[in-house]
Amino acid sequence: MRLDVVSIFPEYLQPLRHALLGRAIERGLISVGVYDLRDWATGVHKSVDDSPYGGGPGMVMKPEVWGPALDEIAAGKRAGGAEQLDSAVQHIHGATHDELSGTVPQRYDDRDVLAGEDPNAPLLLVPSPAGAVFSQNKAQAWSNEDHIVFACGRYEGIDQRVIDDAAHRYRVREVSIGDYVLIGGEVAALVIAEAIVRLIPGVLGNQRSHQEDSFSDGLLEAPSYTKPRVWRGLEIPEVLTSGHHGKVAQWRRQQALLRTQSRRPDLLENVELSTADRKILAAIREEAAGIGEN
Ligand code: 6GU
Repeated sequence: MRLDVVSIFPEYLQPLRHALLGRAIERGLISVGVYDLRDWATGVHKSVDDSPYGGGPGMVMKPEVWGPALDEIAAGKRAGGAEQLDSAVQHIHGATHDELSGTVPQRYDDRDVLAGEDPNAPLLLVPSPAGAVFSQNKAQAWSNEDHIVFACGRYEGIDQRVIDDAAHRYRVREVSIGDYVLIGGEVAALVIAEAIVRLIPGVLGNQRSHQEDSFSDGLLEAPSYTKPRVWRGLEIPEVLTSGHHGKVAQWRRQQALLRTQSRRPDLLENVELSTADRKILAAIREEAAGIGEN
């Protein structure tokens, strides 16, 4: 996968070189280009923004700067100032449990191609609090792309015509990472890139570690424990040392349901629940109601 990121703060994208993403770069699973938008700015001031039509606070990023930048990057042309992040910063840990377990990578087949779109066009992701909310499902679909470009806007955003016009060369998605406001799209691009890249086969050695993720089955994950068995007087749940895989699985499912019910009850509406799951949930709700009465 090729990842290109355009920003007026290219140094913000340095975390792409570290840890998981850095390792994926070293292994040739992804290649990353970071571009300074100002390289496409013209005039003595090299300005990239201007005041909004219709008035209001803040500045809007200029179409004459973004247009040519996105055209060149869609065509695979390397702009002069692009910094290629293909030498990853060495990370501290050696081989991880993921690398050592050596399970078979698995592809997620559904791609994000809408009716009328060219499936071979690169995917343009425009981080924006006004976008559709990012999700694990989108991360899975986008992990099958060959070329993703992030257009990171600052200030009050990018002139909307840039996004409309880019649809001639890209499949365009405006995307938000949640209901809060950031200063710019850079950190959101890092979040989205990491969620996508870890799903590319070979990036995580252990396919179970993302098949069993929170959200992959629609529930939050059960808590995890490691040695020692007692720490600061706190004991781990006894079932985990029973060696009884069936009971462990049952306990984890129960914990997942418990957590989801208390932290994210909205998720339960879209989950396939077994009869056993429904019994567990009914017991949880009964107990909660009981406590409420006292
Ligand atoms: Cl993607 N961008 C910005 N600027 N703010 C956000 C966001 C994105 N997602 C949530 N807030």
